[in-house]
Amino acid sequence: MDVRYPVKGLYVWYPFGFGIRKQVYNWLRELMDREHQETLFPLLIPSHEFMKETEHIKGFEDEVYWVTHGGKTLLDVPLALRPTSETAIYPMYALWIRSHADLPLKLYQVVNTFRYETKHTRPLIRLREITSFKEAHTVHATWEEAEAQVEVALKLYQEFYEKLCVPVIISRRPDWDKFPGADYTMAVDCVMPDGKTLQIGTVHHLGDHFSRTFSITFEDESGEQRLAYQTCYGISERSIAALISVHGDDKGLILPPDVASVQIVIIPIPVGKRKEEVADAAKRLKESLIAAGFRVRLDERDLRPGAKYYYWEMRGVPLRLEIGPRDIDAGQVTAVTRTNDRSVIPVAGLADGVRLVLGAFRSGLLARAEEHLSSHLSCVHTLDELKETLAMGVAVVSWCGDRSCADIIEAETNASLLGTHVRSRYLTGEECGCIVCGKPGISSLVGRAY
Ligand code: 5CA
Ligand code: ZN
Repeated sequence: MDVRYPVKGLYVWYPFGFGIRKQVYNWLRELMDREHQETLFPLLIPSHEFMKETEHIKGFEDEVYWVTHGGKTLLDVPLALRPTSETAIYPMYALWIRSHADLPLKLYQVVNTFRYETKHTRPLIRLREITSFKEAHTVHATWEEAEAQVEVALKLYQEFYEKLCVPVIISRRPDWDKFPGADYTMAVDCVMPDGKTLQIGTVHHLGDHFSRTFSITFEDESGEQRLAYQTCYGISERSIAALISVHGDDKGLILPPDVASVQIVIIPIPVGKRKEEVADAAKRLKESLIAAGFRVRLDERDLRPGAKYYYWEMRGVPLRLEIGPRDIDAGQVTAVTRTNDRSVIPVAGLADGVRLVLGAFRSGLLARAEEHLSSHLSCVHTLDELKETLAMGVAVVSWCGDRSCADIIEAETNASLLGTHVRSRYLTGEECGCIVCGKPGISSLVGRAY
């Protein structure tokens, strides 16, 4: 991002960064399209709709930007720039949904949203204009069906992050931290290199809070009018912050092949008289890799190979293929991954060879990320242990559910009780008594969050 845009919390996508966004969001759309339909609602929400649901207003009123004028004319009805789209979408749902045959309804959109964030703003992570807000809104006949949809959404998000090779922890946010207007909120977090967590997705069970307010009702099989139940779930460009932070190193980005906008860069190594021959061979490599379906760049710029290596390393390109006279004579190319694994691939089996190398590279990235998470996530049983662990990463403790015990945990550690019912593949440990009072407890995530 270019951070020099002269409005706080707004940043500009450079084309290369936007290329990564395109890959990541293509994948997100592909997942959503499996069982949702894509839609598009207006950015502006009339104040009387925005102000309908009390909890929702309370949660967002300090964060809303208002449009009050059209030119010099004061508007009759002030218009909110959507901070999220419940109050834009649900009045329309009330018109669209008539009978049980209209349910379930599952729509999503990818839009920009505006939040007047007062905490320290940062690119990709805490924006005042979220440029890439994917929000899904579903409607169901029963509370239980909505609950099942929450699980479906969590599965989709896990699959989404698998392709990004970002291991996640799922938990249920404590009640004081749930989405304004939700019955409960499930969160997807990752652990950043500094051991802090980043919330990279949330799934909310809205119960009938909004259907009551917006009169979203349907006629059931026996002809009776009933309230609908709803869920909503969102992911923003924080997903790209996670992608970049979890994998990158001191040389720059490291991108998993599935979401790299350039998967392979070809660097010709010209030597004296055979310059043309090398250039031709490099072009042929490019053609055949493109034909095999890879996203390829041939770097023909008039720069030294070393400068090109550096340039593409910084941009996280998974694989560099070098071709010089010696490679041509041997019928091969030299392959170097972004994590410096070197091999030679025979030109005769180029596409298969490249696929193998990229596959191994991807597994290596995932293994490294998983190792980072499991070494920064531990089960602890005493407050002293907890303090020690939090200096490094996040911890799972047993907590009885009483706010007073959570307050003690947070005061003693200067960290937050992030969630309960922790689900993670990277966690082992048995249930035990509350870390503060000893009463029966549930597994709860404690950490410092971005
Ligand atoms: N309407 C619901 C579901 S779409 C909603 O707005 N949920 S949310 O407030 O939790 O936002 C969804 C996700 O967007 C969060 O989990 C977080 O990952 C991301 N997000 C929230 N605020 C920001 C922000 N200011 N900048 C970047 N990403 C954000
Ligand atoms: Zn307790």
